[in-house]
Amino acid sequence: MPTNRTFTMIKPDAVKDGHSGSIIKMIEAAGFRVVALKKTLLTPERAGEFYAVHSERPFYNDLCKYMSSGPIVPMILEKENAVADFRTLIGATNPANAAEGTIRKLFAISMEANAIHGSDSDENAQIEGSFFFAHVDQY
Ligand code: RTP
Ligand code: MG
Repeated sequence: MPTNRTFTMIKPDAVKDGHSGSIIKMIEAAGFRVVALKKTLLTPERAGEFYAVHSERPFYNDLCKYMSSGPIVPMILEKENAVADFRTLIGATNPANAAEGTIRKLFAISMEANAIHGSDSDENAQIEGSFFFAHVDQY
């Protein structure tokens, strides 16, 4: 399996509740290398841009409001089979359905406030990483 990259954000609920450190520890323990990391805030407009793919979904407005409600921690991660393995590590979107030991099972509050994001394809990982970080191909 080739080494590749995925993109993640620790979402406002998990940052606010002080879980960033525990979540990063789980990510590193699972074999991911942190390529880029920062703590930042999205405006509702920037959140809308990030989630433009969901603009027709009923939860879109609430999602943009929630994702701009407090600081987030976006990261680019590297590992063999990064996208799929990271989706496994975070668990199902709805924490009620998330497997034991997953990040969402441990830290998510609800379907919306579900602690963490994970890209769903190599192509989106590249697009989403570039949304937050410049020049990452050089490191
Ligand atoms: P993510 O993109 O954050 O990794 O999550 P995902 O692929 O598991 O879920 P997706 O379908 O892409 O939805 C993006 C985020 O929107 C919120 N959501 N709320 N209230 C709802 O029915 C609902 N459905 C989705 C969640 O925060 C979800 O992670
Ligand atoms: Mg998604």
